[in-house]
Amino acid sequence: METVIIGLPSSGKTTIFNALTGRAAPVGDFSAAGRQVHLADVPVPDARIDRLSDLYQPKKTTYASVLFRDPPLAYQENGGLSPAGLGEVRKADAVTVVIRTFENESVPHPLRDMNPLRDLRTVLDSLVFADYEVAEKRLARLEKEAKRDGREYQVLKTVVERLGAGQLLGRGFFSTEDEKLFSGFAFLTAKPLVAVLNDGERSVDHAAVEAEAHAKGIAVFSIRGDLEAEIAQLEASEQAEFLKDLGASEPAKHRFLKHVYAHLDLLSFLTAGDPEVRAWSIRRGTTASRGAGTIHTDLEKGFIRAEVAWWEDLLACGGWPEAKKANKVRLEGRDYVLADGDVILVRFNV
Ligand SMILES: Nc1nc2c(ncn2[C@@H]2O[C@H](COP(=O)(O)OP(=O)(O)O)[C@@H](O)[C@H]2O)c(=O)[nH]1
Ligand SMILES: [Mg+2]
Repeated sequence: METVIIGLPSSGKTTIFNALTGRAAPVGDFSAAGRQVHLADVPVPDARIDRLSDLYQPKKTTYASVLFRDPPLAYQENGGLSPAGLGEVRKADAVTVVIRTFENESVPHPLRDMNPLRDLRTVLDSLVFADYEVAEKRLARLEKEAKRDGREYQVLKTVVERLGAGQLLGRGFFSTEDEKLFSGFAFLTAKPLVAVLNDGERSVDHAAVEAEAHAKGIAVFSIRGDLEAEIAQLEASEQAEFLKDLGASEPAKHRFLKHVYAHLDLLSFLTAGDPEVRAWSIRRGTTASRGAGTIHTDLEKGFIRAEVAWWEDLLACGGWPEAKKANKVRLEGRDYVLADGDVILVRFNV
């Protein structure tokens, strides 16, 4: 899973990157060094993996992870993201939009005053516009080639209509069938979005921006960006005290990951053996054969069936052969929908 961090200049994108990853990338830096892409892979804490690792004592333990990407973004005269910035968004599985809700006299706002709702709309509009251009161009082409009867043309018309009205496509816009047909377009506004409200010392009213985000199906996460970035730099043992002052029980990165998993319909299935105990992130609704494909494409191509055990059963039985003996291992076919906490063993041939 990869998420790109976008937002207006000086909204605190790099600050949020630091808060969510524990890195110390330079903030407020517009020199050459500040124009580098910041990248960090953050493991998703998972007690099931810890417990299974205790059992198997594997050579390797691998948590699911979320890759955070904080690219330098340039804006065009019309306020939209530059093509390079849009390219960064296109690559990502999910988009994190940082909205400035902090006041800081020494950091000028690119649109002069603080206005979270306007900022959210500005960023979303540039995504909508980019999608509109792509869809419109393709539609014109199909018309020129007199290809108006196909499914692609029909759906594209609704796409153009929706975007033309300033709406995001939103998650779930495409049916599973259409998703395949349109995957090549990589529409930006069909990706899951999370708005991060970057709060300062004085709290500002979130009502308007939250209402808009919720109406558009966007998850909202509020955070004291600068403080949490500092806390994330401390030793784990020192963090607790500061987090308590903020009314938080966990570091920002763990809170954020939980939030993202819940709102983006992500879950993890597991694999367990002596070489490796590992969690694999998938979308809710992913079938056994597609899930196998996230492990290796050969496993999807040559998929025969999956042996599936519930992680707690496997743990209680003390191993795979024991779980089988206790009838805790089921055989499932390619269309079985994987559940959070399933441990699977894929049978395949190539
Ligand atoms: N007071 C305050 N300043 C912040 C906060 N977050 C970011 N800043 C400041 O805003 C400036 C720009 O932050 P940066 O993360 O580099 O923004 P970016 O351009 O969006 O990556 C820096 O000087 C930060 O210290 C915050 O929550 N409170
Ligand atoms: Mg930055």
